[in-house]
Order: sequence, then C-alpha cells, then structure tokens
Amino acid sequence: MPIRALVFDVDGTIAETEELHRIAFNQAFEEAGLPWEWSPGVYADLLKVTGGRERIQAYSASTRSGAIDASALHARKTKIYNEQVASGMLTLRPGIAEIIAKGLSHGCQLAIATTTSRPNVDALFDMTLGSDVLKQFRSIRTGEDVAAKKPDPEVYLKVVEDLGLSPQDCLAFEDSANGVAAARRAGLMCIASPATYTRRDNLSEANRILSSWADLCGEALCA
Ligand code: XBP
Ligand code: MG
Repeated sequence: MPIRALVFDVDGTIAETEELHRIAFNQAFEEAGLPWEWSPGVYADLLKVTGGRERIQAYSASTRSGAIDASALHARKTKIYNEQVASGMLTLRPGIAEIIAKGLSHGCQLAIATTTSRPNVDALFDMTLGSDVLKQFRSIRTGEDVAAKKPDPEVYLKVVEDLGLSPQDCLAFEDSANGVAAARRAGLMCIASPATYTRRDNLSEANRILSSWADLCGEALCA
C-alpha cells in the first residue's frame, strides 16, 4: 500500500523538547509559590500522563495538595516554554528536516498529530524550519482539538479525516509508547524512534523502530 501522508508527533519526535517542558513547569510552580520541583526522574514517570494540564492535575492528586488552578498554571508554563523556544533553545532531531523535505518534494501530504498546545508547535517551527514550512502541513491537530489525548487515537483520527485519506495511507512518526499506541489504534502504520525521555518506553507496537531518524534518509518514504 503506497504511503500518501506523513504524520508527525512533535514532542520527542521532531525535537527533544521534554527537558525544556520540565524546566518551564518548574518555573511556573516556583512563580505560583508551590513547593513542587520535578526532577528528571520524576518527570520521566509523569510523562505517562499525556498533556501538561493533565500532568499537573495527576501530580496534584498524588500529593494531595488541595485545590490548585491547573489551567492557569499550565497557561503560564506554556508562555514560559514559548519564550525559551523563541530564544533558540531547541534544535530538530537529526534526520527530521530531511524527512519533511523529502515528503514535500515527493508530493506526500504532511500533517501533525500532537498532544502539546498549538503555540508550542508554532514556536518550534518559527525557530527551526520556519513558518512557511509549517503552512505546508495540510492538517495540524493539537491537544486543544481533542477530548481524549494519546494513547487515545482521537488526534490521529482527526488528522486522517482532515486529509481525506484512509489510515492505511498514512505513516506516523512517534517517540513514545503512548504515541505509538494512539497511531496504531487509529489504524496508521508507525515508525518509532525513542527520544531521551522515552528511551525506556516499550515501542514494540510500532511497525518499525529506529535509533535515529537519520537512518531513514536514504529511503523512499512515500508514493
Ligand atoms: C507530549 C506531551 C506533552 C508535553 C507538554 O506528548 O505529553 O504534554 O509534555 O506539552 P506527545 P503541553 O509527544 O505524544 O504529543 O504542556 O503543551 O501539554
Ligand atoms: Mg512524543
């Protein structure tokens, strides 16, 4: 079956973003006067809960902290994260720019299926491939567009519907077990390559696992 669309996760797949997310969460907690500091080890466990607001809620419930405004904390965290990204603190994972360029030159549709918030996607592209490249993505579905985040397939199903294709026509790029599960449950083929924070995830549901996206660079990806 020829592949007609490449669908990209963002965090951990396009770039190693999670350390910056962690720092932004901690800064938002400090500003709010909360005695919370997520270490890298704690954060790796917390990543099982997808979505920053949901992560804050889950952590708050586990520490029985009483009432907190998770939405306000998350909005502040998003602002801090955007400022950090805008100051040039992220680079793309090796091979990603080449895969996107190849998809475009072969007439393949491009799309994004992510749990993160839309401003974070815009900020990342602004500082790396540029907003003109992002404009060439036919569908961009983010955490704001879904009722249930990954591993629920909703975000992938929305992308496939936007593209007017069958799931079997689409190839997903993911770095985490939750992301692979979402893509596979939606019926997409999935290639996975673990990021630093997801290196211990079980990615065996993926059709193929790579140590680096650069391993794909010599291959034809789409029809
Ligand atoms: C990544 C996430 C996100 C980020 C934080 O999942 O779970 O929640 O950690 O982003 P995926 P927000 O790579 O599957 O999209 O704070 O914007 O939610
Ligand atoms: Mg990811």
